[in-house]
Amino acid sequence: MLEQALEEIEAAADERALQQVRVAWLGRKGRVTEQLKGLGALAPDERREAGASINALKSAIQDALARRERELEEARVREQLERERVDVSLPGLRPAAGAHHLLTQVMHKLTDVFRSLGYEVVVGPELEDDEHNFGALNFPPEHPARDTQDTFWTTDGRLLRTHTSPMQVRYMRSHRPPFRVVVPGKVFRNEAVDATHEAQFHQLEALVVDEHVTMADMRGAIEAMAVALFGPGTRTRLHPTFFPFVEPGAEFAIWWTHPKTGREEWLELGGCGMVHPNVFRAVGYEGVTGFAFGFGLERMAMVTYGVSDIRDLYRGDVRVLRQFRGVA
Ligand code: FA5
Repeated sequence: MLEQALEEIEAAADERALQQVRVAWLGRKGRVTEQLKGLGALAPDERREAGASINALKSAIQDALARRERELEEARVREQLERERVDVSLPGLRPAAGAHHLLTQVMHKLTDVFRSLGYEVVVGPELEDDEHNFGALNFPPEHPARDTQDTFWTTDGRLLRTHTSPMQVRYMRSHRPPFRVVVPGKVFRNEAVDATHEAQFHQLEALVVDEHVTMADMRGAIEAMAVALFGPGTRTRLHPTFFPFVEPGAEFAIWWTHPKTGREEWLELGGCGMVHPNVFRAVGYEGVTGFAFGFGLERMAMVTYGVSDIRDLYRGDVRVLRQFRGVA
């Protein structure tokens, strides 16, 4: 009988089959249980002997069941480990690496340069009012920039700032000199869009105010920036021009080699000048001088990286961005 039980246990191919064998032998109506029930009908001395041998049979079956159970469990785990094994020799899936937009790279590079020169980096609102964008900056009431042709006005009489210069006014009204700040940010103009003009672009404004700031200091700051960006030996040039909020005012340019044509030429970067006395008056400053400059970041990015159409910077075409991943 034991032999038959052991054979069945050995033959059980999985845990379910083994459970059936257990029930068939040790269950309530199992063969061993039936035998135990039959003991009552025997004479007392026969009963003891038969009882001992049935119990021996029962515990041998229990041992065999436990051993087979362990074997099946081990086989199951082995099979599972085999099935779920990670093949570490397979080439991995490379995560798609992102990168900062070209303009963001240029902006970071510039703000890093100015931070290293001791400037604070501040930002201001894009939705402005006439007073900050024009009035306090000494724009006369009839100035064409105040016209709807050049400026986006909102229906409640406010406007999208046309340059970062309004932050000069905001910063001066909330701080006392001496200070040096730069203001990167988005600006908006009601322009006909072409390869060099967008209706939305970025500027970086600088403002330095102290007791004896001179035009030579301004030139030094611009030169330091140009050298940091374009390398030692970069030449800069100022030539006179008009902005209502500076006097004297100038445009600044650097002498450089165009990356596409290979030609050496002056490259206009932006406007600059000494803060106009009317601007200091509007913010309540006395006994100080200062300089300011501001330039377009798109222009800077285009010439630095050889992008010939400003619209490519805004098309969201990743092929343009991929070319310049991590260049700055
Ligand atoms: C200004 O905006 C003055 N606020 C700059 C300034 C600051 C002068 C402080 C003095 C003191 P302007 O309008 O020239 O100046 O613009 C400055 C730069 O912005 C230009 O040199 C050009 O690089 C860029 N820019 C102007 N219009 C556009 C446009 N539509 N698209 C792209 N870039 C533009």
